[in-house]
Amino acid sequence: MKNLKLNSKNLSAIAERVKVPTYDRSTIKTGIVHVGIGGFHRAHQAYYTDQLLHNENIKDWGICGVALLDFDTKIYQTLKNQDGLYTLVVKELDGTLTKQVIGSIVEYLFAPQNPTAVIEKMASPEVKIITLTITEGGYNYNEATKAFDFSNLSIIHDLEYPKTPKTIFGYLTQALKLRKKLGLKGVTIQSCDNIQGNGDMTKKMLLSYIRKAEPELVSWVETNVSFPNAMVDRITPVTSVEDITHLKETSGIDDAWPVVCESFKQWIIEDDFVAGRPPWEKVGVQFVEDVEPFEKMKLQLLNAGHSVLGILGALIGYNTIDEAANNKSIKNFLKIYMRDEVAPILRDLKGVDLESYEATLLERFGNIYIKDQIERICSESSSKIPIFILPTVKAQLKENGSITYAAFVIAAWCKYNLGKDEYQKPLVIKDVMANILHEQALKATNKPETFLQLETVFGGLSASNTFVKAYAKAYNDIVKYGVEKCVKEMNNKVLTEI
Ligand code: CS2
Repeated sequence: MKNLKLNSKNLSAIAERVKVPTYDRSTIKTGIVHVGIGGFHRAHQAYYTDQLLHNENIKDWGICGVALLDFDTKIYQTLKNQDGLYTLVVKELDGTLTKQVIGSIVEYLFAPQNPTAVIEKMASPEVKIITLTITEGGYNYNEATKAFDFSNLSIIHDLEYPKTPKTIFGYLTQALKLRKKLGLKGVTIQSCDNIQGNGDMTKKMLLSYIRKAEPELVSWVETNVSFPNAMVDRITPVTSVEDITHLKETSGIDDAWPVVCESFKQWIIEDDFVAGRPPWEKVGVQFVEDVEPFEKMKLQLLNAGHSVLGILGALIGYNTIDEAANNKSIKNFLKIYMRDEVAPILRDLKGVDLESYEATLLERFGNIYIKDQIERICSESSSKIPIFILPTVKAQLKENGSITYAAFVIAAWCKYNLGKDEYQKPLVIKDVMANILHEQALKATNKPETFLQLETVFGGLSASNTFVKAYAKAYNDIVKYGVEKCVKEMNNKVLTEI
C-alpha cells in the first residue's frame, strides 16, 4: 500500500481506506473561531461539528482554528500543510480502532505571526461564536485573591501593546472593540475548558480585563456577548510517535499529527447563544438550562479521578493511567473517594445514575488501549487541583464530612513535587509553578503543613485544623510506609467500618 500524504488533493484516494468528509469543504463558511487547536478540541468540538457538516443543509459552521502561543507553531504548520485535515483515531474499549478524517477546520491562523488577521477574523460578520480551549490556567484567575491576575507579564504586555496582544484577553478585547465599531451584532464566547461555570469564569475574567483596558466597551459586552456554561468530555491522550507510525502502517495515511481518543464523548451546554448556533443537538450534544450540576459531576469525579490516579500512580512509578486504575488498591481508593467524599456533595443531578457514572469512569480509566500519560494528567496540577479536588474538600468541611482521601491525595502531591517517585526515579514536573512547588515541597519535608501555605493554590485551606491534621498524618504515613501500603490500610479500615 502506497503511503498517501493527508491533504485535500489526496482525499478521494484516502476515502478508499478510511472515512473522509463527504461534504464539499470549499463551500463551508467559517461561523466559529476556535482558539487552542490541541488534541482535545480536535477530538471533541471539531469532531461533533464535522459530523454536523455531513448534513447537507449546514454550510455556515466551519471552524477557523487559531494557534495562540509561539509554542503552537507546530500544530499550525501541520494543519496548514494538511489543508486543515487530520485523522481522528478512536480507540474502543476492546482495542478496535475507528479512523476517520475530520474536515471541519476549514481555516487556520497563527496568532503570533499575524495578530491583526486573528482580530479581524473574530470580528467578521459571519463569525457567530468564538470558542476556547486555553487550559485551566489560561483564565488567569488567582485563587488567593479570587480575582484576575494583573501581575501576569503577558497581561501587562497586552495592556501596553493592545494591537499585538499575546493573551486571549487582549485578542478578545480588540475583536469586540472592532465588532462594536463596525456596528456588528453580538457574538457568543464559549469556553470548552474544565472549569466550574466555565462561561461565567470567562465573562468575569474578560470583563475584569476590559474594565482596565477599554472601560467604554464594558456595557456593549454586557449587552451583546453571551457566555454559555458547558460540560465537555472525551479523554484525549497526547499523540505518540507509535500512533503516527501505526496509522501509516495500517492505513497508509501519512498524517503528521493524528488525534487519538476514547469512544466516550459528552457535551452538555446551556442554550445561550446571542447570535445563533449550529444545531449540534442533531449529533448528540445536549442543551440544558442549567449545566452546573453536570459540570460538578464531571470535574469532581472524572477530572479529580484522573488527578488521584495520576498523582498516586506517579509516586508508585507508573507511566499510564490504566496502570494505576488497574492496581486493585488504587482502584478501591478511588472508588471510596468518589463514593464517600464526592458523591455526597453532588446534588440535583436529575436523570443521572451516579453509581453507573462512577462505574463507567472506572472502566474508561482502566482502558488499556488508551495509554493516557500520567505526565499529561499531572501537568499543571497547580491549576487543576483547585478546580478538581478542592471544591469537594471545601464542601465536605462545611458539612463536617469526610476529607481523609482528598487530604491523602494532596499530601501525595506534595511528595510528588519533590521530583522523585518512591524508587528515587526522577519525575518531570510540568507546571508553570514548578519551581515554587518544588521549593515549598522541600520545606514541607520537615513540616508538612508548610505546603498548604501556597495560597495561590490552596486559598485559605491551611486555616482548617481538620484538613491540616488529616493531611499531615497522610504525609507522614506516605513517608514511612509508601503510597501503596497506606492506601491498602485506609481501604481496609473503611471497608471493615461499613
Ligand atoms: C484530564 C482531562 O487534564 C486532565 O487532567 O483530566 O484532560 C480529561 O482527560 C478530559 O477532561 C476528559 O474529558
